[in-house]
Formats: sequence, C-alpha cells, structure tokens
Amino acid sequence: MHLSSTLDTSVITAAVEREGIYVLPEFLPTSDIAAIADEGRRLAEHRPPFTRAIGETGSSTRSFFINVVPARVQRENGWSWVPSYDRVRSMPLVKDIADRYLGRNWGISNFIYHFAAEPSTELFHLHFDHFDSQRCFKVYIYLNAANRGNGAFRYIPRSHRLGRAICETPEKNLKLENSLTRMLEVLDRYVDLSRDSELKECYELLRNIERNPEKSYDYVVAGGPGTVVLFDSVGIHGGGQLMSGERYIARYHFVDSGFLFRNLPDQLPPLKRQLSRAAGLYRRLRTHFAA
Ligand SMILES: O=C(O)CCC(=O)C(=O)O
Ligand SMILES: [Fe+2]
Repeated sequence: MHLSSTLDTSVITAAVEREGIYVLPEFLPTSDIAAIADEGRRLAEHRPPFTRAIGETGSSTRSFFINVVPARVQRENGWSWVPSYDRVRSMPLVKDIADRYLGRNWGISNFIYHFAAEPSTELFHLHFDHFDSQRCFKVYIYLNAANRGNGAFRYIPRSHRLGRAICETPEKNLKLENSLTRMLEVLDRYVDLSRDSELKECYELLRNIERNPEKSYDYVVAGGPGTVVLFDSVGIHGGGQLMSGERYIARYHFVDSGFLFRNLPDQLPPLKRQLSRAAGLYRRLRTHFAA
C-alpha cells in the first residue's frame, strides 16, 4: 500500500486514478475524532427523523449503522445535530479532490456512522459498487484503530480499472453491489485483457483471491484513529472479519453530477430538481410504452 502524507491534491487525485485508493494516515486530530464518534452515538441513541438505521442496529447488539441523508437534514433543519458532519463535509482538501476526480456539481449521497462490535465472518464480502456506470468515490474516517483483527477495510489496488472496464460493457444486469465472482464473470464475457499487462496482472490477482480468500487480507488498510482513506468504490473492496474488539468508521460517499441528477433529485437546486423529475417521468413513460 502506498502510504504518504503529501497534501498536494493533484498528487492525491492522480494516485487515486492510478491505484484506486489513497491513505492519509492519522490525518484528523484526536478532538475531531472524538467529536465525530460522539455525534454518531448520539444519533444512534435518539434517531432523529433525518437518519436511517440499517441492519444490525437493535437492542441485542451494541453495533449501529446510522445513515444521515444529507437532503433530509437540510429539509428538516437538523444541522444542530451534526456539526461534525457539517465540518467534515466542508474539508477543503476532500472537496478539492472531489472536484478533480468527479468534475463539478458532484453531491454527497450518504454520511454513515458505522460501529461494529460483534464478531463476524466478514463485515462486508468482497465486492465492487456500481453507480449506473457513473463515478463514485468514498471517504472513510477511522474513528478507532483498524487492523486485521478488528475488521479493517480491504481494497485491491488497481481493481477499479477492471471495474471501469465493466462499466463500458453492454452488461445490464449489475446491482449497486456486485461480488468478486460476478466481476470475473463479466470480464471473462466481454473484456479482452491480453494487451494490457497491468490489468491482466490485477485480474490474475483477483482470480487468486477468489480461490484463496485469505489472500485478500494482504490488502488490509490498517490505520490509527483519524486515518482518512479515499477510494474509488468501483474497485474490489470490503470490510474484513471482526475477530475481536470493535471497528468504528464514519464514511461519506461522493457521486458525480450525472448520478445525482438521475437518482437524487432532492439534492439539486430547485430548477434542476424539476428537470430531473421531468426526465424521470419521461424515462418511465418510455419504458411503459416500449413494453
Ligand atoms: O465498511 C466497509 O468495510 C465496506 C463498506 C462498503 O462496501 C462501501 O462503503 O462501499
Ligand atoms: Fe461497497
């Protein structure tokens, strides 16, 4: 893993382009980390209406997964609940990288506080995200130290380029999350890798990992509290096995303007929101009459 603390955003963006991932070790100060962690716990306890709790949250577990929906915070005037989120989403460093990586007019689709405290087989199986073939990049903030033992995130460097190649195929049957096996299937079906030795090498690595999943743990992104991880989620990734202890991560998802326009009209300014709704209606009508 390429670890470096250079803060030139063009260098960082180029590294994400090349490797799919960039890590800023222990980047945020302790005071910020504590504030974000407390904010997540408060939200998990009170569940204000602009949050969605998903999955493992429940009385029998200490874990929680709280998703703050940015457009709803705005609508329901909830900013006083989430000052840390407000600060973090305004970090000039990350905004600048988003501008470079996604082009202007991107949006944030989710801000999630995920605390995992129960032993698991895997927090997330290895997969790639597919956002209608549009770009997405995610920012993770480690709120405690993460390593092989407590479910740290895994990312296979350069596999985002295979994910991108898939976005250019006519394959229609892709979900928001697709397994490693599915990636290999679609590549086998449509993509000729024989002329690109780097891609071929990455494909072989993925085949190897599919046969021997333990090998994915060579790609754990370990880091101390405050570590910030930026990655393109079209590459193969997933949280590891939580054997003991706990893992606490806050993450936010940047999506490009095309995805925002098509799928998240609530986040658009009023005029664009109307246009997006009209375009959606037109798409539905067209599908209806074509059927
Ligand atoms: O939290 C993790 O380790 C993985 C989550 C994930 O797959 C994602 O954010 O796309
Ligand atoms: Fe994912």
